[in-house]
Amino acid sequence: DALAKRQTGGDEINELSQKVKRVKADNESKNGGGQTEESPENVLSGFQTSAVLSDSARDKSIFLHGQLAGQEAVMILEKTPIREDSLAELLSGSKLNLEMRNDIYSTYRLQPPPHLNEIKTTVVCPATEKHVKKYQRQESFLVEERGDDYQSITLPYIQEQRFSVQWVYNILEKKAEADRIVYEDPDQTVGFVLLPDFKWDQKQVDDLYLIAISHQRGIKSLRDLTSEHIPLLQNIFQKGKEAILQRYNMPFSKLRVYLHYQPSYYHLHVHFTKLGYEAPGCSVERAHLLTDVIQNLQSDPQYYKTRTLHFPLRADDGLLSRFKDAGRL
Ligand code: GTA
Repeated sequence: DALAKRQTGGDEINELSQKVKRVKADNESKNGGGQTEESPENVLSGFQTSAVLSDSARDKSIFLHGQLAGQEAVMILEKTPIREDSLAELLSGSKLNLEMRNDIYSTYRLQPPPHLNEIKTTVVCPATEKHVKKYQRQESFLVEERGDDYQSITLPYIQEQRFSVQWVYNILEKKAEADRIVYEDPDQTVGFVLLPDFKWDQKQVDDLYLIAISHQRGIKSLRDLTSEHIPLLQNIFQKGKEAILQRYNMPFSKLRVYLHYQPSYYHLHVHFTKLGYEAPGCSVERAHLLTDVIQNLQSDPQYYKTRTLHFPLRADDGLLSRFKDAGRL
């Protein structure tokens, strides 16, 4: 029923935005990040869907906006990939119902045992208006940002509007996800923590996705990098790929290692994904290969301070309005 209330029209999206505006701006920073301590059962029974933000038949996922224990929340449901190591059990332990048969062709509905039929579920609660927008399907526009645009438009905007990075500090300080750390170099200048990205359920390496989070604070994004950060970037690259080879038996030749510009979280981090896995955000307009970044800084220490960078912004992103207001779009 809740899903039937799906809203797609502009008016309804505006209505939704108004509703979400009620969420206090400080929601994110509450309680070191504000995660509600709901038990898994309460999360399911307590989540009241108000809108479907987006869905994808191809990715077999749905992004929901709703309320959980009186707070705004986003829930992401994704069917997980079929694992090769569970195939034998899947074929022997499932029920198969014939749907249709025609000549040499037939289709069936297979009903696997519950443990082979999991749905990866991600909850953001309390969710801010920015979270709701982030997961809402929207048209995107490519922005051209010169070095001076960064200073006059982007930097002031991200200083006002960025997502909290409390979850990042929780990882660096071992207050969260400590048991998930794959590798750590504790050096405060060139060190980092490597751990599974929360989009990866770690059940299969086909969609391998880890992030390396720099111990050094204050590097917001690509734009802050200069040649002084080359040792940090090289360290993340070298030790990150060695740790992934050791833990997952995945050689560097099978990895895509990159930074996002713009990122969602303005604390330096590097994405390690499996080559061939189309991770969200790995397209050319957003991903910058770490090897290219290092080489660019080697050839020009101020490369990212001066270059024009292009990136996509969603239709209702406040930063897009700032670019429009400045006559840059
Ligand atoms: N281990 O608490 C966390 C955590 N958080 C809050 C974020 N990440 C975390 N990892 C751990 N613990 O890869 C991860 C994110 C992301 C990285 C931050 O940190 O998963 P970024 O700063 O460059 O931000 O990276 P980015 O790229 O916007 O992040 P994200 O979430 O990947 O979003 C990109 C787009 O992908 C989104 O706009 C959305 O449309 C889509 N997307 C997000 N999540 C999913 C999903 N689960 N399935 C499908 N699509 C998704």
